[in-house]
Amino acid sequence: MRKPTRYVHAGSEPDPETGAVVPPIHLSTTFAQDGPGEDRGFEYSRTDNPTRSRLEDALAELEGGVDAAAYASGMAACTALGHLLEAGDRLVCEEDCYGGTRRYLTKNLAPFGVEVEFADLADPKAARQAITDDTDLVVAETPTNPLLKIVDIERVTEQADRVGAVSVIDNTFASPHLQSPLELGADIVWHSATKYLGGHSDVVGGALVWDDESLSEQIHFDQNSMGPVPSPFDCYQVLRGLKTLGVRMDRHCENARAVAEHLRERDDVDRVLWPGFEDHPNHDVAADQMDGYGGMVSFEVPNGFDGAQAFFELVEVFHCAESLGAVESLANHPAEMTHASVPADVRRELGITDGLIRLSVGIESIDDLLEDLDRAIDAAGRA
Ligand code: P1T
Repeated sequence: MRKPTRYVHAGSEPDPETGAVVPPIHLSTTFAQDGPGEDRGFEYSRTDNPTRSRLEDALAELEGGVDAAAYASGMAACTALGHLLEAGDRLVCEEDCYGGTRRYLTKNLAPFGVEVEFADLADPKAARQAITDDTDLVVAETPTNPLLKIVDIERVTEQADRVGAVSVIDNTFASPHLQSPLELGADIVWHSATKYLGGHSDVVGGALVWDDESLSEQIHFDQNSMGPVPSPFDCYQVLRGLKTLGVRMDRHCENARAVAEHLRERDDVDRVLWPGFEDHPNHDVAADQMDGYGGMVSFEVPNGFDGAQAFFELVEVFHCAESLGAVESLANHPAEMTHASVPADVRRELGITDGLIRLSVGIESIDDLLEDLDRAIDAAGRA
């Protein structure tokens, strides 16, 4: 079946008992057994739950994997990745990543003796230098957060493969509608389901999906043993969101293109980051590995930090908020919000300037979005 059909039906087969086309949410924490050890497929909801199982099946299907594990948040999924490693192991992560990912890797994982290195994996030479024989895990978001660089998934996962490292692609920004990392060679796909998968800013969730059965035992063991699982209601919310993933993503892409092109026409906006521009440094890779350029656009307002303050005072349709990937448009100031935990000197080195604004372009009328941005950028220009 084609993607739009699968979005609607994956994990949503009618309830076998009643035929309900919206399967019930299984809130039960425990399941009666016919006798000790004689369960009917479920024992205890931390270990497995029918609603979570439906979500995991759906995500495995949509990402082209053999199995999936759902978590209470994207960061909970990230800690599950950390548990694939041992003290003395080495992890390489794309340097432009969600601030919370960098915080977990440096403040939580590294103290346990895992060596953590950040590198510009979008640059073939830097990636070659960073991914060495002693590398055990390679992690990259693509598009990256917040600079919207594109990492060549085929190239990086091949490099990881060559040194025997597990490769992980954070597919949060693209979603399975635009990009299939497992097909391009990744071992594991990681998601913050809080974003495009859920799509409505009403559920926090995460997931890992993989296509090598040998990973299933450890990942599900850790999921049960550590317990960072989502509630059945959360799983239902993500399943509900998935049904409209295709139509939402198409509209996000269309609106983001219009926003990027409009911003570029303004003389007072110097830097507009969107992988759909032909002169974006990784445009060819994006055109090759993605089926659309996504719903995210980053740009620099005039007058740096003061300009950003003025922008946020006037912007109205875009909410000033963390997060992304939902139907409503959001504007985020990475320096003060999503990437505030990244040290200021590292932010500067990476190019996360004080005037940088990251837009998650929603599905509203494009005219309202452009008028809103124009008003707020005019104010930034006067700051
Ligand atoms: O917020 P949570 O569901 O725990 O997911 C973490 C995460 C993982 N990966 C990427 C690419 C992300 O962007 C995030 C969360 N990001 C934001 C909250 C944000 O505004 O960028």
